[in-house]
Amino acid sequence: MDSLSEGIISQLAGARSLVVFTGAGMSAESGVPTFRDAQTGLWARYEPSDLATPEAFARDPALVWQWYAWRRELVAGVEPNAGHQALATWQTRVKAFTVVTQNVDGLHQRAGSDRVLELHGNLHRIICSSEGMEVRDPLPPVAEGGPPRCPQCAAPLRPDVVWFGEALPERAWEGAMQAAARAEVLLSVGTSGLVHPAAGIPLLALQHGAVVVEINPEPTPLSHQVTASVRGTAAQVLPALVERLAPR
Ligand code: BJW
Repeated sequence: MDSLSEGIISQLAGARSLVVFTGAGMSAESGVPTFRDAQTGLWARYEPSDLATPEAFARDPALVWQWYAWRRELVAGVEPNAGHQALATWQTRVKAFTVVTQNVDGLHQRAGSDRVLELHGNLHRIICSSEGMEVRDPLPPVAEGGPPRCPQCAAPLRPDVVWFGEALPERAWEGAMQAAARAEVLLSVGTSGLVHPAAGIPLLALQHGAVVVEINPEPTPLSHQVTASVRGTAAQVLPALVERLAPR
């Protein structure tokens, strides 16, 4: 926070349109593992190509279904952290406040954020792998650990998340690009900025003249391009920032 100049603080305080672009680091202090952190990230323990591609699901649907069932349970057992809560407070003070998230955990919504665009889907939503329609609880019974079957067409059900090689949901993506292009300020929080096309969102905001501030304990490929970088965690920096912008 000390690394933000008074000029940037006043731009944040006066912004009428603000986008917060979030990644896995946003939820790390809630106890949800990131993907690429060297010791604790999911990809340190699991191969993305075995679990997060349509080919992996076709090859071994039971493995993929069980991995996501484990993650759904993990997320159901955690709470939004002080960073999520700070964003939900901040939204009440800004005319156009949009959270664009790569996260699939639903923690922004649980903290009370109203306008959340999910670029990589949501872990809790289950869809038919053939027709894409949502299937709500109670899901059909599961045979031998494999995914339940669609009640309409019997295709395996899957989580409504975006795997490598799949297109992003069109409405969320269009909405994110529009919000980024119109934003006076964009905050990029807790993302490595390595996964495309989502990683282009902060750059789009920069191209349109926004002030872009990164919040991350580690440098990323975005760090040298942004207006300012704050080295700290989401649950520490965001509440302090919101308090500084409008003390209670
Ligand atoms: C903290 C913290 C704390 C820690 N506080 N911070 C251009 C160039 C190269 C490749 C491509 C390209 N365009 C497309 C590609 C291919 C591919 C891609 O990007 N590959 C790269 C990895 C090389 N992209 C795709 O395949 C995408 N689809 C696509 O392009 O489709 C084309 C198409 C068009 C039309 C028709 C059909 C196809 C889809 C990408 C889907 C990504 N899916 C995943 C899994 C989602 C489901 C699930 O959860 O299982 O999304 S992968 C994973 O990475 C997940 C994340 O959302 C995403 C981004 O990760 P994120 O959030 O940045 O996490 P980490 O772990 O990387 O970083 C955490 C950060 O937090 C770190 O910086 C820490 O320092 C920090 N941190 N503690 C704050 N407390």
